[in-house]
Amino acid sequence: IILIAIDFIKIPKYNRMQRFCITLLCVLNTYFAQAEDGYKLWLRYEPVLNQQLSSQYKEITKAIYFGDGDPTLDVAKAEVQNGLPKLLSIPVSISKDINKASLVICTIDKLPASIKNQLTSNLEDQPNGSYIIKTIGKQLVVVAPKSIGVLYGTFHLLRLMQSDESINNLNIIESPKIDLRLLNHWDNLDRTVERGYAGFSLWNWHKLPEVIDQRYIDYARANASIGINGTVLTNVNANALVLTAPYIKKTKAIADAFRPYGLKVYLTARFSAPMEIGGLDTADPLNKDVAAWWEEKAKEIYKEIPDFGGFLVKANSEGQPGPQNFGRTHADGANMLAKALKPFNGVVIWRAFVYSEHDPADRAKQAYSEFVPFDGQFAENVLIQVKNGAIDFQPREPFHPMFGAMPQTPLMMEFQITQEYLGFSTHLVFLPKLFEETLQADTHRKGPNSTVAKVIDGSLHSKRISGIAGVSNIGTNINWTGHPFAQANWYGFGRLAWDPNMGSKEIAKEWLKATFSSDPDFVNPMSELLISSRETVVKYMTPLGLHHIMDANHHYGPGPWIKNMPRPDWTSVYYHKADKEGIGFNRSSTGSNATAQYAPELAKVFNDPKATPSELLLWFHHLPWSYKLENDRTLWDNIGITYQEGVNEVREMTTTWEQMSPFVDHERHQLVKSLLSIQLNEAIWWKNACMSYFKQFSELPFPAEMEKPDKSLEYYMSLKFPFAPGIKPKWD
Ligand code: BDP
Repeated sequence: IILIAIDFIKIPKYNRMQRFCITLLCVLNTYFAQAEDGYKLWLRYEPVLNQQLSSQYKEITKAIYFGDGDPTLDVAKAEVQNGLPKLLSIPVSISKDINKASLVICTIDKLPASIKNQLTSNLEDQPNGSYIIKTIGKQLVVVAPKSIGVLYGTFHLLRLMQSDESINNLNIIESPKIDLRLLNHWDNLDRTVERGYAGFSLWNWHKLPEVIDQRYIDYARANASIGINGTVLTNVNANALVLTAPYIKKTKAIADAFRPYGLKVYLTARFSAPMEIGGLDTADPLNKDVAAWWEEKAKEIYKEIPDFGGFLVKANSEGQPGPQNFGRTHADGANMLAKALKPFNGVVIWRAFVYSEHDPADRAKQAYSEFVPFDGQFAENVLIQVKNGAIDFQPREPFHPMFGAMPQTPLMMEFQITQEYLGFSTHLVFLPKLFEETLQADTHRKGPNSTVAKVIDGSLHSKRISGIAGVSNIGTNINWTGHPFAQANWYGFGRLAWDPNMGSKEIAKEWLKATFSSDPDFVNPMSELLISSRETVVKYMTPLGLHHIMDANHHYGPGPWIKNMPRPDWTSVYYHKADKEGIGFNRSSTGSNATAQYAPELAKVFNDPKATPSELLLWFHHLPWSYKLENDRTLWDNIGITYQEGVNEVREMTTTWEQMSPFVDHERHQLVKSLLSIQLNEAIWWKNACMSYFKQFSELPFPAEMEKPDKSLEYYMSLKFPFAPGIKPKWD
């Protein structure tokens, strides 16, 4: 309005038309300057509005001493030089004299004795990446034994300033609780991404090694800001070509770009590579030529990439070749590769996601049966990577029974950040809540409080190495993850990888503040919304322990009717087992006895439907439709009521988001609003399709609380989505 008024004020130099154009430009500029495409992630460094804090930050950063001499320290310095002027609207002032600086950012060896003596720890015995942020007299120091710790500490300090936290009197000592904190990209060499919903792969293999896309740098920087220290560039359904010389050169170029950010590269190794690219007629792990081929390959890789992380392997799973093709065991295969990588300190990450079409046993039991007998037989640089649950990244699963059951083997956690089974990048679902539930689950393997987090961080059984992986949701979309809120899942995974005991609420708040606004009127309702969003999706997709009832192959939308597939355990009917009698998978001692794979304390709970938590009821039990739950309503009614609650909760999310418009730029607000409207329609679709389908068996009326489906079951069953994103390559 002011600008339009200006238009009417006469400025002698310009005529009316010119004044109008200037005004229009100003208006457009103001509008677009505020628009945000999400590219900056949580590293936006918006001006600090709180005057008191702004003055405090200015005082503490008025003269900064930066240690230099290595590329990682240069990155830390660049981050401060990028962030501070934006936060405080003043240029960075550098001090060359460490004693006169108000803020010191360097490795510990650079500190004068006067400061060094006042540190309570020198972190020497702490893991790589540890750091201290401490107020010493009039100075604030961000220090670490290694430069990567300095970088992590610098990001921590900037995070405090982005979140309106005081930086007076700090005494922070941080060290990562898990050694390997990795993203797993399911990226193919043609740049498609299996189960990717955010565009194509970031890795432009065609233009590598020459072209280093700015995206690689921004990706590495974002990962460093949350402590992620490794990335597997390629799909677990691997292509052996990536191990050929041209691709090793390309991988080296990426590794060089990532190195200053403390991000190591790993590749997936196709077990049959010696045959496919090596000219051998076998890939038998006990064959001398095969072992020698891998040893040579390792040498070739490490010559180019001295800090190469190692291999991730999917073997004898869903059609991928493995040692069992040659009559050998998983241990034979993993140990052969481990021997090749050992001289270079590389690791083998061997996936436990195996289940066989020839094994009639409950799929949930197969990985445990296959791997637990090999405990103690894996080489010391082998980690076994286990999905959080025994089936497959479902909206809710009990924790995988392998956790805690292999005391002599480092077990790595595999979470799925990309939302294959949780609404792709269309649904707002805050996954750290799901991750937290798994990590805090008690395995009871060494008495009470033997949490999965303790298995993963190695503390429960004193493991020599520990790791955690998240299947990436990142692609070429301008906002990286498709849904602006899916960035929170990348962020949250990183924070939990650093400290698996962090609370998801705290993570939600941190992310919201840095990504949108630190105004409590935004952060409080939105952190509630994020925290409840996970349960909401469970309610409208797979309530009460139902699982894997998505449509086949692409896994988009409901498909409880799926029954004719190449393997029974790829159908939905295998999992829900709905019939006239009832619904659910009996995994108790009277059924598949999968419960016996848990510690006896838990098996007892899971064997008894009355003791089983209602959210896992149909995971472990097949129960009559008339079975009464605690609320004295039947199972059938409860299923319908829960589906409806899920729908209602998405409606509430939509209303809350509407109210957030004063705090959010127009562009992101609109995008999230549109996505929420899809989410609401799809929640209703899930409820209608599943309840219509199950009604054929229950033959009961829908509960009164439930809005009735507006279409027939035939209609829902007729829907086909041949071009749903993220589908696996043809060989499936
Ligand atoms: C399943 C995915 C499939 C993956 C597989 C795996 O549908 O695309 O290849 O997991 O983890 O959930 O290997």
